[in-house]
Amino acid sequence: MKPLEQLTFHSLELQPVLIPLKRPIVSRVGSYSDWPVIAITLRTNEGVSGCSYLEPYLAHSMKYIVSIMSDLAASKKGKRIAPLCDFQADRKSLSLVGYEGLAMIAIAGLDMAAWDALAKAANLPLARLLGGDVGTVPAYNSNGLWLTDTGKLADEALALIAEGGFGAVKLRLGRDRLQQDVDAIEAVRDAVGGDIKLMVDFNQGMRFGDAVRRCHELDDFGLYWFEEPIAYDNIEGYADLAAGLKTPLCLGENFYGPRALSQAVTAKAGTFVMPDMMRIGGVSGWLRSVPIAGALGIDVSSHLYPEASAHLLRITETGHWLEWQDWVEPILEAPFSIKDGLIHVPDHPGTGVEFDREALARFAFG
Ligand code: SMN
Ligand code: MG
Repeated sequence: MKPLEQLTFHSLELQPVLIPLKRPIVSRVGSYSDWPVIAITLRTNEGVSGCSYLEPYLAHSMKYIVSIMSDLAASKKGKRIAPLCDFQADRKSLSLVGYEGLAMIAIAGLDMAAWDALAKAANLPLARLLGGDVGTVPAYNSNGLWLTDTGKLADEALALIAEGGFGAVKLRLGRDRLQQDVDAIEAVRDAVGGDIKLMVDFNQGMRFGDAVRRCHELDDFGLYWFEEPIAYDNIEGYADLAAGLKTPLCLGENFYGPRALSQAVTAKAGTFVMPDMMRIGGVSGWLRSVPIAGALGIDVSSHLYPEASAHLLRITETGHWLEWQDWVEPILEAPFSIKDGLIHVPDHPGTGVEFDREALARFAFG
C-alpha cells in the first residue's frame, strides 16, 4: 500500500453507457427506457484507481460532460489528489460559464472518483476515512411506481417491497386529474397496508396554483412526504406550500452546491432535503452542504447514487432515508446488499463502486 501523500493524478477513463431499465421511467420529468451512465475511472501514478459514475438523464448530454471532465483532467496531471481543494479550484475555473449545471456535474464526477481513490489508498471504506463507520442505512425502494397503468400498481408495489424487505416505497404522482392520483395512492395503499411508508414525487409537474390545490387535496392521505410539486428553483413557492401543509415537503435533488441548499433551508422551503451527489458536488459538495441542514435539525435523504450516498448518510448528523435504485447494477461488480429495508455499507476500501468491464463494453454508448 502506497503512503497517502504520494497519491497523484495520472489520467481519467470515461465510458458512457446506456443501460436498459427493467421498469421504464415514466414521470413528469421525462420518460426513459434506457439509463445513461458515465463510468469514471481515475488512475493515479501510484497504481490506485478511483471509480465513480454520473447519471445525467439525457444520453446526448454525456458527450458534453465527458468533454468538460477531460479538460479538467488535463489540468491535474501529476498533481496530488486533494478533492476538497480541487472542488473549490475547479468551480472557480469554470465560474464564468456558471457554478451550476454541466460544470458542477463534471466536477462532481471527478470528485467522487478522487475520494474513492483516497479511501482505497488509505485502505478504508469512505465512511471510515471520513471518521465514521460502516453499517446500515434505512432505504426506500424507488425502482418503480411510475405514471403507468394504475391497475398494475398494486402488484408492482408488492414486488418492490419484496425486493429487499422494504418498509417504504416511492410513488410518482402528478397525473392530469386529482382522481387519477387518488386512485394510484389507494391502489398502492390497499395492496401494501397501513404500515408501509409511502413517499410521493410530483417531479416538478405542477404550476404553483395547481400544486396548492393538489397538495391540500392529498394532505389527509397519510403520505410520508410530497416531493418536488413545483419547479425546483421556485423557493418562495416551496416555502408557501410547506407553511400550509401537514404532509412534510421534500426537495433537493436539484440543489447545485452548498449555497442552493443553504438558501432553500434558510427560506424554510422544505421539511426534508434530499441532495443528489451529481448536483450537490460529489462527496466534497455533500460535506460542504449537509451540515447546514444538520445545524437546523433538517433531515437529509439521498437521491440516486446509493453506494456513495450510503457512506455519506452514515456520517450525516441528520441522515434520514437512502433512495434505493438498482439501475446501475448491470455495470457494477458488487452491488450493495439490501435486507429488511436496510442497505449495508460494505467493509471494503473505497466507496464500493467497481465496474464489470465486460458489461461496460456491452452497454457502450456513442
Ligand atoms: C427521478 C429520478 C430519476 C429519474 C426520474 C425521476 C425522481 C426521484 O425525481 O426522485 O427518484
Ligand atoms: Mg424526485
